[in-house]
Amino acid sequence: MQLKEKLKTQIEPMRENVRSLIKNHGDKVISEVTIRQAFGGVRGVKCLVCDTSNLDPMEGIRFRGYTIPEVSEKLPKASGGKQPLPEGIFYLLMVGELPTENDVKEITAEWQKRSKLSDYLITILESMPIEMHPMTQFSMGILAMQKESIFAKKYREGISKYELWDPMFEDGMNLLAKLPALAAYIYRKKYKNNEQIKPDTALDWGGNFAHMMGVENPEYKELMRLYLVLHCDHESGNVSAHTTHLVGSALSDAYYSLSAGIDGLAGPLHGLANQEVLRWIMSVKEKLGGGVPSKEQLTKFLWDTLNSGQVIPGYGHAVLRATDPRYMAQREFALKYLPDDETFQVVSMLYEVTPDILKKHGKAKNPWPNVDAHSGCLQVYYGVTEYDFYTVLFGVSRAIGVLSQLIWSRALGLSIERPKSVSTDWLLDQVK
Ligand code: HAX
Repeated sequence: MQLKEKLKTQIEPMRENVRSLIKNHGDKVISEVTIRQAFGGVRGVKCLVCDTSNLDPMEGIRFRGYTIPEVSEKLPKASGGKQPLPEGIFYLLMVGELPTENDVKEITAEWQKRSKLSDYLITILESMPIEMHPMTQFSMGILAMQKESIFAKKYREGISKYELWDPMFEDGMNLLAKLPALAAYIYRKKYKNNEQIKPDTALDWGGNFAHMMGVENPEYKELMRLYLVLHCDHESGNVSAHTTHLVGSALSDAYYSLSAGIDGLAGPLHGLANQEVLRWIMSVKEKLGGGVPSKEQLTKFLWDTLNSGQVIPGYGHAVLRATDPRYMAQREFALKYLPDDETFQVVSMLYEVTPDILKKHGKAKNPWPNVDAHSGCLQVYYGVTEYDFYTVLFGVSRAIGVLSQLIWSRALGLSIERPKSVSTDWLLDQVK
């Protein structure tokens, strides 16, 4: 594969950079840690390395230096389409260069080739209770495939640690190839009487995912491509990326690592927020007997939520201090394709009223919406109304980023993670 060949040529120069940084500047201080940070989720402490993307508090995410509008413009599109192909963002994250149409076609073909789910996996999926949350099924499905890990097999056979990136790449490719089929299987099993849809080999990865879910509207295929690009990578400190890296640092393979990362994504303060946003909007509509609520009504519901000690889902961020550009990209899509949709109108109204309320509430450092505030309303519009499933969509996309990071972690031989912990008594002693 061209992508793998290119990656191979980049590994030794990057290893040399790392070796030289550690040898010549290993003791240079790049961050300090306060007691507040030790108790407060290590927020802002610079202690991880991530080359695939960078998150600026005001500007938002850059993938290998490119903003969202830039990748939307520069990445190859499906024939007749306007949205960037997720195969292209995978290429960009892996090697830091924009792919050609052919590079992207090669990835689509490779993922198609590797996409079939094994019979034993289907048996396991069939045995899962229908009421089990889709994220649990998704994580268990990924974990169940661990028996196919090439990395684990090669490790057992005694592979050199300098070669470990290669089987990690193969596992990553196999996983990415299968995730849409796995996710679509879970969706159809749980919500569509288990009537499964065969893949369409004429389609790209995202388009085929939409097809296997059973949504044939070409606009939804475009949305899926955009969605899978927008959610892919957000540096390495977020829970899903950091968990994947942490587990991988013990030389657990990509299946163990990604399954763990997906478990982190399933938390309501992280990826599950997209489900919670829709649940919140629907509960407001239900209480009001349907229709679009007025600003006054929304204001009351927002305050009720805050006063009952809950968070407003889809608002706030650990790093961002402005509206998330991933939110804006989805808003742009909605303004183009569904400007009059009712749920989109509620989402827009929330954008008008929530930041001021959060500012008055005085707690959240960032009163602006994040990616999860917008994604659900687009799904509802195209008929994917089962909001418990939304975080699985996020997970398929996030796998692109965290697996790219994992492959690079093995290429650079990053160490097993082992930060030092201290006790509360020790801290009390320090401040005496
Ligand atoms: N509603 C109400 N209160 C909020 C809030 C919100 N949306 N966002 C933050 N706060 C509160 C925090 O709970 C915290 O309260 P306490 O001091 O009582 O603990 C206080 O404001 C300070 O928090 P912060 O420093 O602004 O935020 P954190 O970095 O600690 O947390 C979160 C960031 C994203 C977890 C937070 O903003 C939140 O809970 N938001 C709602 C859930 C959400 O949308 N999560 C998705 C985030 C994006 C993402 O990862 N997607 O996958």
